[in-house]
Amino acid sequence: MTAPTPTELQDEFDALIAADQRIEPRDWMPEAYRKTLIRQISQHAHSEIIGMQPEGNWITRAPSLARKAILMAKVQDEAGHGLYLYSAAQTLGITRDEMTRQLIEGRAKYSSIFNYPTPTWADMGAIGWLVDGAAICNQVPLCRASYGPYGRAMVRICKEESFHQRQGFEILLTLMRGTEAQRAMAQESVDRWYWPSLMMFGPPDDQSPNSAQSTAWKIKRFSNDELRQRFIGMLVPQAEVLGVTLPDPELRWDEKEERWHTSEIDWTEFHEVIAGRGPMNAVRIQNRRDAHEQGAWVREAAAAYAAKKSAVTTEAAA
Ligand code: BYC
Repeated sequence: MTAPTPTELQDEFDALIAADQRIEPRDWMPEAYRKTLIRQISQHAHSEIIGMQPEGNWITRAPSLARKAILMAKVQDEAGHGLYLYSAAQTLGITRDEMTRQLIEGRAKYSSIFNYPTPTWADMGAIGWLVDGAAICNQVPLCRASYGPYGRAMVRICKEESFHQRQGFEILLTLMRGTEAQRAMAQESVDRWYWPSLMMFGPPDDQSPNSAQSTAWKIKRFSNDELRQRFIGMLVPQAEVLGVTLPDPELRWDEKEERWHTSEIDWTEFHEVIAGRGPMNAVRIQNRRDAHEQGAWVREAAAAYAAKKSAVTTEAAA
């Protein structure tokens, strides 16, 4: 049997994508597809890991034992999401060490949203409601991403994210049913997180260099603006139930255009944050670097234990 030609391999790949079948690690894939997936999945994994910090900030200060336990479980879930995603990226031929190096050396992107501070308890509610809410909108379609390991990881992640979103909503609802000061705290937090949560979906479609190709490869199923619109549509009735005001005086449903009309998003702020100049970028990376360095002994101990165990197994088998 002769080996397939590059054209035959490409045709087979194109046919799988056209038929909505999954590409698996054993399959041939174009180098650009592999690179795009490594880019997106590793950025996504880093976001989950860096995303533990803004909430980790509140574990010791959450207002009750139950709130501490819930928050701790949520932060632990984010660590798990990071691990599923690093594992999915590893199937594409990059090592976890390399991805970690890119992150702690400041060479990797991660979601802009995690570069904002969390000064109040209400921020735990706003993150759950807005940030996890945006994450769900963006990630549910990714469950159908053409690359098998990524799509499958997203299924589990989305289930957990939907629980996270509800716990955030419940924190805000409790605050909104509380004292005047608690209601003000909740509203102030929503005011700070609303615009950055809209930026999570990425630049407007006409300034999104990766969208066309990622959509053709069925990694992305909807455009950045489509998902942003869907998210706003989800928030409006929920904000009403909460009794919070979304901080956009221009926000209204445009009957004629059948879309939400909003004020202009501050894209200068977005570009500053993703260029590393957001309020918390330096702190987030420094913390990650410190944790990695301080965790070196754990990695060494785990490797030594694994080596010892495999030596014992080999001896027993001999
Ligand atoms: N922040 O051509 P575009 C979570 C970059 S974790 C930073 O539209 P694409 C959670 C983009 O990477 C949330 N950078 O790109 C965790 C690209 O740069 P490069 C993370 C951004 O990939 C813990 C450039 O801008 N979710 O929810 O087609 C606790 C041009 O953009 C951002 C994911 O990662 C941003 N917001 O679309 C709680 C989901 N937006 O790489 C919650 C998976 C854009 O060319 N990722 N950029 O240098 C995606 O769905 C897509 O990658 C995006 C961007 C929609 C984010």
